[in-house]
Amino acid sequence: SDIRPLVAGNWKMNGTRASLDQIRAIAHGVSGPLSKKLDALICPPSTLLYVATTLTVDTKLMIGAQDCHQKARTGAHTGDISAQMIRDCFATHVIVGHSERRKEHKENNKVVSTKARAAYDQGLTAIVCIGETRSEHASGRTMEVLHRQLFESMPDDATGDNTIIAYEPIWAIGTGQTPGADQVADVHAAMRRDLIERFGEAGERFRLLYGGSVKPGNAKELMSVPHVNGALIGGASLKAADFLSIYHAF
Ligand code: G2H
Repeated sequence: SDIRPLVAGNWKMNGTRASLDQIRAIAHGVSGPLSKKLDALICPPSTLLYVATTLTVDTKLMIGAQDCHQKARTGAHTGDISAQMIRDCFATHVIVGHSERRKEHKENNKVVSTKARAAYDQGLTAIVCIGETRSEHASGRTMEVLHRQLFESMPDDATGDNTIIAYEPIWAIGTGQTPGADQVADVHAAMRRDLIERFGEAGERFRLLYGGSVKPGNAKELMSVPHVNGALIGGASLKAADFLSIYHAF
């Protein structure tokens, strides 16, 4: 496909100033010749956002946030950060609707869609996450669950420029278990069909990432699946060597 793949790291609630060495090493590692064919992004915790973008100026590594508030700018929302604040840190992307946010912070599809709109308002690219639970998977409801999540979590003005979709089966997150390449192929093909049905030809342009226990050892197989346009990597993105080994699997 002619979509430029993206290798993205989600650091979750990991990372202190000591971890900035990893950001430096990743930035160095992704600034070689492959960077013409492949994009790289790290989403550190918000405490490190500004220093991370400062460290990566003039490198090919992009920096993103892990969540934003539904309101794009300011307000009485203790503990939250807005898309405007993220942009002010020079970050370019924000993850919305990660399953950990959906579960621990009770975020539903509507909230996720509003967060994506807040991201667009500030010129950020939203990485919208969807994924089925273990019991939904076991009872054969994966496709219907994803169909609904995809539809309801994406604003009508989503485009391939302002939105990236990440498919993360919840049962594969941090567990070391991954779906087979054939299952990932089925899901990604179905997501592509859904996007084309809703957005027409523009639906071809959305990047579809796979996430959930992507490791150096399984990256090559997962990333060669049709309609998989990159990876969202948790645990294995914390160490530069692992992240770069996945990056080089493309
Ligand atoms: C899924 C993924 C990153 P991990 O949450 O978003 O994490 O690769 O650790 O399963």
